[in-house]
Amino acid sequence: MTQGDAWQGTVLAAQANYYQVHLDQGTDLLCTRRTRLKKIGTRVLVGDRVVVVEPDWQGQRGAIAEVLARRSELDRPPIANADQVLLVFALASPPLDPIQLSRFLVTAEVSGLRVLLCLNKADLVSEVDQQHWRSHLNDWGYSPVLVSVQAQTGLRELGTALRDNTSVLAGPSGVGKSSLINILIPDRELRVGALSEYLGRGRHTTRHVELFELPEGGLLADTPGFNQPALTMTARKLAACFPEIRARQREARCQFTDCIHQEEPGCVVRGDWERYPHYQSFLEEVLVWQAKMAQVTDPDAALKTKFRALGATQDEPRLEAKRYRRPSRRTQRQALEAIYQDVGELDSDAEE
Ligand SMILES: Nc1nc2c(ncn2[C@@H]2O[C@H](COP(=O)(O)OP(=O)(O)OP(=O)(O)O)[C@@H](O)[C@H]2O)c(=O)[nH]1
Ligand SMILES: [Mg+2]
Ligand SMILES: [Zn+2]
Repeated sequence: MTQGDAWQGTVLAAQANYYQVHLDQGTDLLCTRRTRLKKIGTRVLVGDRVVVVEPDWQGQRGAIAEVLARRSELDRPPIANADQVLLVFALASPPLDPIQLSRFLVTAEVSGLRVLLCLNKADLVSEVDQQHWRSHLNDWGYSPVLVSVQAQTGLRELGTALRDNTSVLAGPSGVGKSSLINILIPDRELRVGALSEYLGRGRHTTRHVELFELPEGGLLADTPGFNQPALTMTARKLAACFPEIRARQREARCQFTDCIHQEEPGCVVRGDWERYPHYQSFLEEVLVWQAKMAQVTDPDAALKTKFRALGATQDEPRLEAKRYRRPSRRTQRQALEAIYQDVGELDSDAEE
């Protein structure tokens, strides 16, 4: 191979400025990042499509010279080019709590990614109960895939929905996320920590995001389960996170463009649809958060103290799409927008 030849690939794992890149032609290389990328401040994220140069096939090494344009970018977990959120809930054990499911759905929707809902432990409930949930969720605007990891049902349908996509796993504790990963990625145990071991740091280092290739195609990222994710978004965004509201707004418009669908006259959203009470209760939460944000007057101080301002805890991972890069100067309005968008950016930048 002559110098200047370049290969494209996908970053599957990242740790300590080393990147495991799976080249399209099949080889995995351990790569560093070209100094030029460092200088221009280009981060390399798991999921990034990259150009690798000067591969050393014997030593399985290479260098990342370029990061291709991203289709999407999640902040928590830090993943580029994800297509969908695989939200896992259990039909029973723990019991399926509609408001908790709603909350997770909203958190998944706000990422801007497609939401694929998977209901596990179908073996624990009757056919009637399964039908009950299917039809409710259809009313909510979702077509859930019902599976049982234990009875190994529904897994083919799930595999099809995951194929050719990069999916990010989310869901509360105990629903079977780890069980699902183990069955979807059979040789995962062998692959887990390959990069850490290569770097000689053992397996017990800080948890990092890793993408796994699915046997039927597609990539799956595993993220830790999280409970009661915080609804840190504007009222307008909250409304956009309900498929039912989106559908109503496609058909008609509220009289006021800034309608938040409470008591306003001429509202086309308010009504006796099933999840309207969920929307109302989330809205209250969001309005409290917005009021806190409105108290923030100095944009620079706001950026520095945004964690405290939001009352967010750092150990509560959240799915979050980052749509803005941080410019050096912003108007106050832009700064507030940015806070809505990229809470958590500060600490993820710190690793560089
Ligand atoms: N009956 C039944 N039990 C299941 C099924 N899938 C998983 N379980 C059980 O549910 C429990 C929790 O599964 P995990 O895979 O650890 O759940 P998790 O989502 O990874 O939980 P956290 O790691 O706490 O977030 C385990 O005891 C599993 O054996 C299923 O399809 N049916
Ligand atoms: Mg688990
Ligand atoms: Zn309205």
